[in-house]
Amino acid sequence: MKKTWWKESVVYQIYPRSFQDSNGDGIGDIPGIISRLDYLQKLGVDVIWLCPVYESPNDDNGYDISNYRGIMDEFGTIEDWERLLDGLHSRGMKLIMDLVVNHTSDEHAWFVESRKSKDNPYRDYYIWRDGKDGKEPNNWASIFSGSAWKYDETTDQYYLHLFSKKQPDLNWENEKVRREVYDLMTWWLDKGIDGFRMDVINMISKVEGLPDGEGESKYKDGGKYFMNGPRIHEFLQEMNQEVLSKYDVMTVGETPGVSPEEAALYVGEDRGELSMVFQFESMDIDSGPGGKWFVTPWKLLDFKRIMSKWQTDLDGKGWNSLFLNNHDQPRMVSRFGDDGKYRKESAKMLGTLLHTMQGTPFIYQGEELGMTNVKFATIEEYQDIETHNMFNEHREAGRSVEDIMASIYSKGRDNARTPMQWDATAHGGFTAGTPWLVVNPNYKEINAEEAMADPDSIFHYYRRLIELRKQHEVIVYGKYKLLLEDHEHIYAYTRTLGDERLLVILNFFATPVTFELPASVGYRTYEQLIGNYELPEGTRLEQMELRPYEAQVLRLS
Ligand code: TEU
Ligand code: CA
Repeated sequence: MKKTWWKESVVYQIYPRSFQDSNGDGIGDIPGIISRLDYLQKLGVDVIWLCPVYESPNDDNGYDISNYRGIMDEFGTIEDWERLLDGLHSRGMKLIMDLVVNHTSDEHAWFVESRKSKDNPYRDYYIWRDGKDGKEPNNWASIFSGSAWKYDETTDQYYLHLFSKKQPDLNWENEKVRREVYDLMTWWLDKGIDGFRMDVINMISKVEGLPDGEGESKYKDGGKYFMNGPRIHEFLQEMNQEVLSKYDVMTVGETPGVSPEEAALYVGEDRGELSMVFQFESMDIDSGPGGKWFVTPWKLLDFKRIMSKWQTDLDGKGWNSLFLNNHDQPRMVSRFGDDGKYRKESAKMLGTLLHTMQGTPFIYQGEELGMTNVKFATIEEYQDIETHNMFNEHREAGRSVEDIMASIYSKGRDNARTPMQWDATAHGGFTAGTPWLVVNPNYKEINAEEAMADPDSIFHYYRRLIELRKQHEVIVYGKYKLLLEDHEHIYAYTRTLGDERLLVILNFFATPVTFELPASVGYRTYEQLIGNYELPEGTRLEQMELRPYEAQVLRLS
């Protein structure tokens, strides 16, 4: 594996709306982020991924962009943004920006023009079609519920929107669109940023003719006609040649529905496309046949199989990203750990996993504090468009409010979007005003101030995990090998680089369990590098009693 800075980095994701409010309007902003840079430096992260801060009517919290070269008023000014970049660079940290170019806002100047007339120069920037027998051009469902098409009276045609109706899809078949995208990327790169996270980048190439999807529901999943489409790799290679290859940057593509074989095409080191992708196989592990909202219990055996497949299939070919939550997913401690009695132990255990596999770890804001899911009593307290659209659709289909709320409690995106919990003062120190989304009521016990003061906190454990990565190359580049494949409670593996060898042992549950090191793993002695419990003297790896959610990283020699 070629060595590069982004393989050796830890990324921290900031959702600006919920990070830190500086002026009391209840909305996080760039000056707020700047005021917390010392906190991030203390944690030790190398790269910040900033979710969209561009001008936006906020139908989808900034993922609907109306001007790619301007900063959203609520977040500050371009001068604030410049100060943020300087503040990061002067601390030795890097900045990657969110690139959302599968779609724009319907308030973007291109779309405002495009919808005016069929012969407008911008018409072909978007995907317009005639209706079929008085209905939508095809039967695709929007990822945010309902049809993926919106009728527009002015020209008596429909436009495609895979997400909300205020997020029309760009037409990547149009060379001018691609040129616009490359220009705006260059504009930001020339300001000195260090890369991009690319929103649903595997959806930009659609199959010609936009064929109907299949399925039971009224509107159907058209995924196979817009995910990993026919020209996707051509577009990404062009983008790389025209833009990315001219800079030393990292890129991470958000690619729902991609398998490791497909991922190798995006991140293969000789392919000239992306540095890494986010895979969602592990995020679908608790989705029932009805989709993400019909939650079914996940199993450790599936989890290990998926994670291990990505570890081994990409090894030597391309690079992995490592994450278990983000701004679209529930909090990982609530989903894969225990957010009650063993919150601290399980959060550290999951952190141990993420920071000792091959790939670049991504920490989502608040993860380092063990922030948890939230349960608001009524739908009105939720803000997320996906959640609201789903609520309405499922109500119309006759599902009970109680049932739908249960889905939201386990899977809703606002679980991750409640404001950062900085201290025990009102609204967790996030704002002096009224927060745009209610702060999780557990902020009095779970907050950064408390965590910084407690040497045994999740925060300090993460800090040490990040430090370890800097000290041991094997953590970054070592080969991964799964042990005890069929064990239903323990996740264990080795990492090997030259003669350096690590053994990672994780009890994924609250029940104590005995770990027995397979005879195939020979060693003379071991040394604990990190663990969420002290290791009793004389512990034998051949028979080791694991406590609830115990995690141990041992160096074998
Ligand atoms: O998400 C894309 C996506 O397909 C899902 O992760 C989605 O958010 C949803 O949870 C599926 O059920 C990206 C962004 O991360 C998300 O915040 C945006 O809403 C979306 O694209 C549209 O830009
Ligand atoms: Ca503000």
